Amino acid sequence: MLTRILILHGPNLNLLGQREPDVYGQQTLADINESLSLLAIELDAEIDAFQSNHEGDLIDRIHTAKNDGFIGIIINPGGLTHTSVALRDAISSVDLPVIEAHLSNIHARESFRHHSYVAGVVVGQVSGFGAMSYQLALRGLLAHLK
Ligand code: CA2
Repeated sequence: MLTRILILHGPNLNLLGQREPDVYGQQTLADINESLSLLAIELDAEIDAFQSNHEGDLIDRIHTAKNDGFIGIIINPGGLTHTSVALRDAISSVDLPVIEAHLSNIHARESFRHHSYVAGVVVGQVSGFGAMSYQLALRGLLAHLK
């Protein structure tokens, strides 16, 4: 069976590489998706990446992920990490393993970023390794699925 992983990027992550490179790095979202796709091939998997600035669109993707043929999800919920009970409920409703990834170390930033609503319903969290957080999340998710 094909190992298909859904990558979800939340609000404002479409701006990567254009603003705040000191916090979020120089790579664009397209760069991140491209290198993640290459790593996935190396690891005998396949990714499909989706970014939205709209909470409901992300929730819809989570709801349909299993029927869409995905066997796991990596999500960077962006600012919704710290606000969204609805996103947390969607993640806990889906019968798939989910990993939370962040470019920056949310625990070393402003106190309002220290709490993640989704942390309690994911397999694990990777935070603070820049674009590499997604790569570590993919390795962790594939190891978890084995
Ligand atoms: O570190 C992360 O990956 C975050 O999820 C990024 C979110 C932030 O609200 C979280 O606390 C941590 C922000 C994404 C916004 O991305 C931008 C990228 C370039 C320029 C401006 C915003």
